[in-house]
Amino acid sequence: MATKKKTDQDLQLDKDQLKASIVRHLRSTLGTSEQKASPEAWWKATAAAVNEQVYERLTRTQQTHFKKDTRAIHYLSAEFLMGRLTSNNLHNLSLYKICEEALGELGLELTDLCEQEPDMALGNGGLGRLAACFIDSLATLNYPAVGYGIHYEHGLFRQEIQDGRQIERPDSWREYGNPWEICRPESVQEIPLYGYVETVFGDKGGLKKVWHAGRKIKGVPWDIPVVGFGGHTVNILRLWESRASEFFDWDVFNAGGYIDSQAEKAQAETISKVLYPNDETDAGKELRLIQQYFFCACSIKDIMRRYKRVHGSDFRNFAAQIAIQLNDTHPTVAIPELMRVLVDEEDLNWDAAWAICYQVFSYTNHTLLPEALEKWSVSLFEKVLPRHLEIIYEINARFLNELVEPKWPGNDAIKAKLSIIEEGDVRKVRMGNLCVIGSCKVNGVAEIHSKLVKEDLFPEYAELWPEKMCNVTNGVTPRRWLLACNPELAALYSEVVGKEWPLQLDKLRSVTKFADDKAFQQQFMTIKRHNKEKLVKVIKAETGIDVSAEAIFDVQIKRLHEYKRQQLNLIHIMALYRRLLANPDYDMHPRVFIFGSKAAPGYKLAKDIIYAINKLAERVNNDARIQGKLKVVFMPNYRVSLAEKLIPAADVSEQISTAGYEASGTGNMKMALNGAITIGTLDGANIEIAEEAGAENCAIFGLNVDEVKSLKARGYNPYDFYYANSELKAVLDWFDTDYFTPGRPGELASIKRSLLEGGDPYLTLADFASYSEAHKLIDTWYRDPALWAKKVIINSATMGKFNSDRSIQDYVDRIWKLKSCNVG
Ligand code: Z2T
Repeated sequence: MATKKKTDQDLQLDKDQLKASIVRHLRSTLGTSEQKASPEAWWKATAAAVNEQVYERLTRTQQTHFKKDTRAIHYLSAEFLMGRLTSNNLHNLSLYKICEEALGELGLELTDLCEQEPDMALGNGGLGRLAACFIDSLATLNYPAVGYGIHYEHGLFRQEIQDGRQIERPDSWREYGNPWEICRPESVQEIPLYGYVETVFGDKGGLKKVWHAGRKIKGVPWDIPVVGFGGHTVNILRLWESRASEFFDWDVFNAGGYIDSQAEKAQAETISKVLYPNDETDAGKELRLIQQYFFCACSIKDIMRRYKRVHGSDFRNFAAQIAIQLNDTHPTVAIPELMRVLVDEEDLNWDAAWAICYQVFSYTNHTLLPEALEKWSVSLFEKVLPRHLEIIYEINARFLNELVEPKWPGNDAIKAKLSIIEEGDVRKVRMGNLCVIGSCKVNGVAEIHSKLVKEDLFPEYAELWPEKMCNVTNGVTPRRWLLACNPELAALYSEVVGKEWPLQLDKLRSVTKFADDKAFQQQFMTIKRHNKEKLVKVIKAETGIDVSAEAIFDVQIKRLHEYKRQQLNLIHIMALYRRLLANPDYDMHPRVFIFGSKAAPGYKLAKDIIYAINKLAERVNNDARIQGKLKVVFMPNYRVSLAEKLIPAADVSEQISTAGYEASGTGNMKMALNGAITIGTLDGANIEIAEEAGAENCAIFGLNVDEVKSLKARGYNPYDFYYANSELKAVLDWFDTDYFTPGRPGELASIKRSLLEGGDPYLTLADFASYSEAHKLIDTWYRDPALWAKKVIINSATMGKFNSDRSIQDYVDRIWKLKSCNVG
């Protein structure tokens, strides 16, 4: 029977159809009625109605990709920080407005319903959010792509503040069900762990390795549809959940012993139970290695299954069809896993298998911090993944003999440095080295960062393979980070440059010609004012603090880390407070300093800094002497959905990392795009932001990368700055008193200690004076409204480069070599 294929037009709903669908789902999917439905039920009914649209397009996308046998990118990431999906999916399906109207007729507010959705916080920070922006852009640009990750039961902890201190509470994002995920029992995988390796004679002669697993774990896939803007392509994000498997080899694992089957089940389920909350440190924990192997092995099996469905066991097309991106070193074990599958299970010889592997994988580095570079002890590897350790040894031996020895004959120092194995008391597997050796491309995430990856982190590898190292500057999706979070500015832009800007953010550049236009300035600043007024209410509701939208909103939102230097912001606020106390007429425009930040639970000093910010806030906010000129707000539980409220209201964007330490940053892009001025160092993508916006429209301060290096080489002594700057000295000495912690002197002393005795590794004191000057400049600019408006308009209008669609196109051109695929 020939049925005419449905087009996008045929699929598009009108308001009445959507309204009817929502009500139908309220009754038949949620089992309730209009009279007694809770806001949560209305939200889920709305999601169910939207899903009818999503699924139709998902099926069509999958059929098209199968029929055309397209090459696809497989984005492996331990983190996807998706946030909420309702408004995003509505926007991308062009349903937002009609949904607003449909719900309006039912007496409901769409924005209120969206607040019902828990954030999907399956990531720590920038790295995980980048993965989320990238899968949005991949679908939007119609590239065949699958995201692979872990279906954590608990995402990043929920942060509560009690008496100024961070308390971690479990996050249970799917406790009451999540309407966006689909379980796929038909694609369950089983993966081995532990056990031993046996050498046997193969059928075709020669020796073969057989891994006898000690246990097997079931991987259950949950699919989240990823709707591209315009609604043509719907890709999937496939997240693996661990379960106990029926299989259990009693002889191997525990000969003669008794194992409680419930404990067995609990152990298996532990694997995907919780996201590790360390953003840039590696703890080397067994469970973490197992998490990584678990999702990589499930993903490789899934990729294999789909390849073999079309090509059988002929692997000649494998590298042409499959590209795999490793989001940092977390999924590195996918490299030896693919080798194991090809050699041990598919009987390819080593060279053929390696030729495939080498073409398939690419690796993105996200940090130069040594404490983030993952290393696993050889003994742990041997216990958990004995066969992979053998494969890693083989990769390493061939690399050292065939490439390093000919290039640097007899140079044992270079061999020791480039080896995948670190020798010493405890021998270790270096995942970064394995990644570089096993990938055809290695990229950093901003120009300066990629240069440092090449010159400082992996210089010898860059000499061996000059073509391997490249840059792809990060980007953010303008659909979430402008269209959805800042509807008024989005509408203004649509009016002025046309409706295409969400797909071509460069179009905003034409707005720079209105940067001096009085009427346009007024429209722009009125929108900023509205966004600030909305935030004033959120701040009041969340913290009880009263702030005025008249003030400059100065925002630092990011994970707490010494290199990001929240402590620099903190001591500068203390200096301002001191100036105000010394001189109540001290000339400054009122300022609200807003922080949002989670600290890794084990990072003591980071937690002390949160405490200090909160104690400073208490003191400053309740001090009548300063006449409300200074306010400090710490917003608890910073997360994607809170970022969506803070970013459109920011006047000043704090991007103040020590030069050379922030790989890129992405919050910097989001705030500039929404009309904030960056106060920042020449670090990460700040450099490229200043290039686009013009240095005169940013407040750049501090040592640059070369100056940081040479100061460190000369021998940096923070006491030089402490004794030379009386204000700085007075502020640091304040930490020893009980001024901010009445009756409990010394509670904040750890911060002073880290900046003096601790050697101030991130050069906070060295940059203090220059930072303080940059803030004075900001203050002068703000007091000239036309000047300020001009600068923020130019900032917003020149951020086109930082569209994640551009990043994805760079990945496609430089690394993945994909073709876009028209769906329907
Ligand atoms: C992370 O968010 C980042 C780097 C990491 O290194 C780990 C995490 Cl969780 C292992 C960040 C960078 O700090 C930031 O500069 C960058 O913009 C972001 O990744 C995305 O590339």
